[in-house]
Amino acid sequence: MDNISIARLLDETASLLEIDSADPFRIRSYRRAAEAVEQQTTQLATIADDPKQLLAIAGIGKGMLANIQALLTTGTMPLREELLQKYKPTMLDLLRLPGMGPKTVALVWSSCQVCDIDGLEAAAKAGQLTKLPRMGEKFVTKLLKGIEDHRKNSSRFRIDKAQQHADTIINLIRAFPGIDEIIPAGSLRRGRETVGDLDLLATGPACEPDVVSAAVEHVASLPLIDKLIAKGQNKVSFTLRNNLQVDVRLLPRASYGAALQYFTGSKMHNVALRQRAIKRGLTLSEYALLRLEDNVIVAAASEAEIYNALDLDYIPPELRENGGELEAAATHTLPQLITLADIRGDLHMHTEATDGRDTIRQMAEAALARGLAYIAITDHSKNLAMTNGLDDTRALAHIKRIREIDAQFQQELEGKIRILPGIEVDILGDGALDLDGSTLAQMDIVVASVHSHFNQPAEEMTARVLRALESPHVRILGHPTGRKVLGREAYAINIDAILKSAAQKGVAVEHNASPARADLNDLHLRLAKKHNCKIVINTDAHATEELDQMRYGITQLRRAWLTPADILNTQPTAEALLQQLRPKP
Ligand code: DGT
Ligand code: CA
Ligand code: CA
Ligand code: ZN
Repeated sequence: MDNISIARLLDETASLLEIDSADPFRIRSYRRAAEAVEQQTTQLATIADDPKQLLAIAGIGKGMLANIQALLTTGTMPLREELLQKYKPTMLDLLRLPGMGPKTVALVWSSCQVCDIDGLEAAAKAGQLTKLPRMGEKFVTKLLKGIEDHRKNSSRFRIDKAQQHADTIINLIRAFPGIDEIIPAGSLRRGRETVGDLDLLATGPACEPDVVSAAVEHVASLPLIDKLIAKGQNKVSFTLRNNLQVDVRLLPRASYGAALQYFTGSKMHNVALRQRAIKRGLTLSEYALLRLEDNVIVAAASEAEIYNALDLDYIPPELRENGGELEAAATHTLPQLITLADIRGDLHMHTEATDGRDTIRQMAEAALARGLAYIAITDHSKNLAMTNGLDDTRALAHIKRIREIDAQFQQELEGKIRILPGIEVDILGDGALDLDGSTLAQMDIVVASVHSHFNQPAEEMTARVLRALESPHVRILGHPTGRKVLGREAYAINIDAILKSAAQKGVAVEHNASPARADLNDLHLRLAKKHNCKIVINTDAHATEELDQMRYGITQLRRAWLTPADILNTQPTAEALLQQLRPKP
């Protein structure tokens, strides 16, 4: 973490304290520390092991030292986390708007219950803000303009959309003779749920310095370019019509590995890696790993050579977030990460009986074509009326149909794929399940999910889900936090308590692989493993082609350091899978 980031987090903490009406003296100490850190010419990360040097900085006392050390090692600090529990993290977005200081944010929260940008915009347009002190028409006009600008600048793209754009551009660029390799680096290669911009790196004979200008011209004249931002010696930057920015770099083969390593990031991983290089008398850049004393190249052509020259095992991109991967690579203890090929079944999908598009048979055939050995059909229950959810009678008729088709498949296809009868049953507002126990008892797979009353306070929501886990019929907890990527925030819930209870009861927690959900997220998945939870990965497909979204979920599992042994639906057969799930009552 660089000084600017540390300063920003300290300053944000000061703002959260201010929203919290904390002691002004305390707030000031965080602001002062932020200023002091920002003005340092030495990167604090490089002197993290030396408290004396840190304490020598005016404005940094013992307490602040602990905060900075926490930031440097964990990327956050306890007080910040504590405040983010109390206030919505979205309030920090409000602070970035013109005229919105901490006092104003506190005021709109207490008077209009507004905590995010959408809410603020709605309140402004409804004329609610002009009734508050110090907020005239002029203020509101400026605010609405600020919101519009903020939306433009802060726009990130979901990984699946970014991947589709990357694929299209890569195919166009690869058509140029002499480009043999082009791949996305940056956050897309690391598999983050959202991507800020695309960083594409190409190499091949056409990318060598003496001839690269022709390839640059080819890239700069791609038909899908909306605005050309920059055209350099070996780099082209442009935006697409949806405002997604793309940086394409054309690199000589000899330094392709170093460039790939550098532009894959993350920044924090790279900082840590460079520190490791320096300790060994080496220096790492986007061009090469060099010996400091005589500038002799130690490694540059491949990433593996660079990591190995630093006495590290090769680190998969998904782990490059400075979350302990360097230590693991140094001690040969990196996990054997799960791959798409390890997945043998999919236990959550919908059909035309509720809000899916395709039939039971079509879903099963599509799953078979993707090499799966078993699936569960889990349509919605009646509480989700807008999906035509199943009541007890329809649910029982539906699983009868599923069993018939399964039997036909066993005959026609000699058991190549099993279709398990299941249901995605709603967890009602009070934690009761939406269908009778006697109905659920007929199902092999009961996924229980929250689809309503998202605004309950954390205690109520937590108690609600814990109650659902008490039902002996529940075998999987579906999309456990309810968030939508770039859409809806997770509902307030004590996920730690939920995971502990699920582990204790043997209920599997789901990673919902739909890129719109990615729920549980990577951090929660790591926590789930720590708590010894059973974990399943499901697509929640509503049409046959959505079965392909499994790949995005696998990326998130890899970011969570998970191996095939951590995931139940790597079991080879339906029987083996069912044995791993919570036993039926
Ligand atoms: P994004 O685009 O916001 O989703 O995230 P990234 O990780 O793709 O970030 P981006 O596009 O700004 O830069 C791509 C990679 O290049 C980044 O992960 C690490 C490297 N990089 C870029 N700028 C810097 C820098 O100023 N310092 C260091 N150490 N690395 C950088
Ligand atoms: Ca990027
Ligand atoms: Ca970039
Ligand atoms: Zn659902």
